[in-house]
Amino acid sequence: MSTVEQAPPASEGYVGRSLRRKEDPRLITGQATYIDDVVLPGTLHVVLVRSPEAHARIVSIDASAALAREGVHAVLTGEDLDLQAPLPMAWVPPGVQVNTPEHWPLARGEVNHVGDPVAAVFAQEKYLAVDAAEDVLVEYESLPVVVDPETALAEGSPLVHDALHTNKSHEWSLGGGDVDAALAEAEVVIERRIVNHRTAGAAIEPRGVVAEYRGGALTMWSSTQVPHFVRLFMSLMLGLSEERVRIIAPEVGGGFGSKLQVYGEEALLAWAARHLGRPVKWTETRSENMAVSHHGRDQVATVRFGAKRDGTITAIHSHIVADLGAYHMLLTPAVPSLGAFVMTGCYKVPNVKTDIVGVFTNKMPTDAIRGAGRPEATHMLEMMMDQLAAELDIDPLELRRRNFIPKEDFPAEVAYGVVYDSGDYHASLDKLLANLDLPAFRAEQARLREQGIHRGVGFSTYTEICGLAPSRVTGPAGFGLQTGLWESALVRVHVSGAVTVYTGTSPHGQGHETGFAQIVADRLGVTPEQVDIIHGDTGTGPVGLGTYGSRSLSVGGESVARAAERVADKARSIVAHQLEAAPEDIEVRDGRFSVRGSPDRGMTMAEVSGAAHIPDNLPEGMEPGLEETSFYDPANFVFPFGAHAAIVDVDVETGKVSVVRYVAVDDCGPAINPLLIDGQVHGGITHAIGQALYEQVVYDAEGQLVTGTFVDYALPTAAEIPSFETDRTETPSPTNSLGVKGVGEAGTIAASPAITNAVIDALRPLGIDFINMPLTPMRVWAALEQARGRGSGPRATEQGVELDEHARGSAGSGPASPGQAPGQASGQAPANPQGGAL
Ligand code: MCN
Repeated sequence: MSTVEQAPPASEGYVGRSLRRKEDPRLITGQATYIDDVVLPGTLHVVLVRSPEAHARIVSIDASAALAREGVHAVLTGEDLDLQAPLPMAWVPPGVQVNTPEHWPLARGEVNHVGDPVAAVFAQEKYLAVDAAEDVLVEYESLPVVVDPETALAEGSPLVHDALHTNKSHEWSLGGGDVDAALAEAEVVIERRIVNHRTAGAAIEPRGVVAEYRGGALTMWSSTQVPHFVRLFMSLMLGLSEERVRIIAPEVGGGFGSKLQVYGEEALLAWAARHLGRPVKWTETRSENMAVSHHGRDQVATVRFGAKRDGTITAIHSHIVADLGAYHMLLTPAVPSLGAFVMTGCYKVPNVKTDIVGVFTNKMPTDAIRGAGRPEATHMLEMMMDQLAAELDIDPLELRRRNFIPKEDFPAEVAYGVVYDSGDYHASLDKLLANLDLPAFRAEQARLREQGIHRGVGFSTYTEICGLAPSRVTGPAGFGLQTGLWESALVRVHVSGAVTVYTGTSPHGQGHETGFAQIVADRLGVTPEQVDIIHGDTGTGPVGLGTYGSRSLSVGGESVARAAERVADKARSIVAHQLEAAPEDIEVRDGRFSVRGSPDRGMTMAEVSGAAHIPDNLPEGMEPGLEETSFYDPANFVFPFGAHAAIVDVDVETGKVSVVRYVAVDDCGPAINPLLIDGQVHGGITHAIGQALYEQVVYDAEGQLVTGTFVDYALPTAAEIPSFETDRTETPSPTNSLGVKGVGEAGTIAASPAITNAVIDALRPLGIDFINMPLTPMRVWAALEQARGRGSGPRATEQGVELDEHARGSAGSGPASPGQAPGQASGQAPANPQGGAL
């Protein structure tokens, strides 16, 4: 854990220091501007009438009673909006057929999930709009519903979209080597069915939009992670030039991926502001946030590992059914594929194949939620490592070590062609074990077991892929995203010497204003306080691409560093000219550009900037002013990694799991600000503990959302989370000049398998050797009941607890085929009755 540095640091620079976040005083003293603080005169408030049905034809909409209310200005329905394009989906992978249904801000003729918007009421006051929305009478004709993705793929299933003639969105594969041959030749094959259930983003601030159309130009405030994407698509949907669309993301109270989206409400309000000639405002309710901000995860994977008896893994095959919900949103079908790029994790595996089938169901669409595909891949991989270790009777950490890509192999090309930039997996595991003291834990575990306390430890050694770009890999000819993924920065030094940085990234909790200011301060000889970071406004600075995919530092921060370096180069030339020295002899030292070896001879940034703006003594041919822009598209991704350990107690009477200790070692390259890294790791692990133990979005068989509030959708609070023990190793990435990698998603990617493996470690002596998330008390208790031979009671299922379904996970020698019952391959009795179903 990093210690906060209170005193201003001296000459060694600001990068690497745990400075407190510059942005926090305004955030914690109520001086920050969120969407709801944006109040424009004459605003109409918008409330959406949403479908209570999961699948239905809209027979009629009668808005007369709503319109009769005084103060109600308009009620709009799907056909009213003459947009020039439907809502976007930005993934067209070459050679892959992706079936994309039309998706409009308000439904046209049919609703496909609960919460699908049908009409929008515009009124002078918010609660008048709420009341009027209840007066809008919509007649629905119910249609058959399908909520389970595997059922949706079966012959004869109801169709979500008749026009597509299938519920299959697409099939996509990535692999290398010969998986079938390697599995056939493997000395041991294990297979598990690993469920990664649906979760919500659940940011503290729900979404909100304010739109105003004046003088032929649209200004829109939106709580988004991607203002520049929103600008592009608003301009396409409204037929306006980008110059006439300004998107401002003011303070954004968290996003976790759920605000990496171009939402129907944004398009609706943009269009309505122009159509009605009045500013319009919509604020999402907490219940709407649960129902209609995109969800994440929701995959069922059948995973097979082939290995030698000595533990060498020879093949990994995953068949993933991804529940995409009712529509494609911005990146819906692409998200599951992101996991395939790290399907071998830290391990050297020559034969790998990931097959993904995307499926439509009558549920809210899924899209990127923190980690987006990589938590799912890491969860299955790290669970399988423990499963294989048990099968081979090899210590799980020893199994990992035997398969780690060695340090000397980096940059390391893995079987499916991705090149990992740098890594030292043994070092992070060594450090984790030094911090954890495993022998002491095992002794304590044995002691506690005698007292009836079931304590377990679980590990996860992970690597992930982030820092999205590079555009040539992610773009249209590569992975198929219809965008570049570079980043931009403009560094401007004012006459006074104060510095403003415009970044295309759009933070919503990550602390960029502090970290980026540290990077610039060191290059320009100023303090971080003198550097203002401007973000989240398309009306300022160059075009950027937003914050997601843990890209902001390694792509955006590198772009900032490059622009600052160019400013510093110009400053060096000015100082050299004025002090009659060579530019290469000018160094930044103690807050000045001074001549190496003559510390008395130097100029402050204010003096340099004064000289640049009053240009009567500049080098021959030099332009006046002091600002530089950089656009940076990296040559590769970055691959952070680390080792995590969770220690949990399981109450075998109630099934309740408590996290007793959590120890993490992460490597995101050299730290810009260790305090920011700790904050990200803490938040990331909490996110994953939430998924592992508490959170699940549940729909019933009719497609009704069962978990519509925080009473039903249990988020962990500080009371459920231990005090994290974090540490770092620092392995620089060769991809960028800072050597940095991403960390914003690392904790979320690493932690769910560590927790799950810890629960299994605690319960193995009771006959439980596999269990799927979420490990709610009911689910764990049901597993325990079955293991105790009292399995006739309630059972946990993928959607809750009730069905009598047995595991489909299997373990044994030789290849097992999908669908084989547990233990069949090995001839065991089903010691693992709760297996895949739980
Ligand atoms: N950092 C650092 N030194 C390093 C690496 C990172 O100081 N060597 C710092 C960076 O300067 C930055 C932070 O760590 O302040 C995270 O940087 P990075 O890993 O580049 O990730 P992004 O800034 O791009 O953040 C995106 C990531 C994602 S994808 C989600 S989702 C997410 C997250 O970050 N959502 C968040 N963290 C969140 N944190 C908060 N509070 N709220 C969210 O919604």
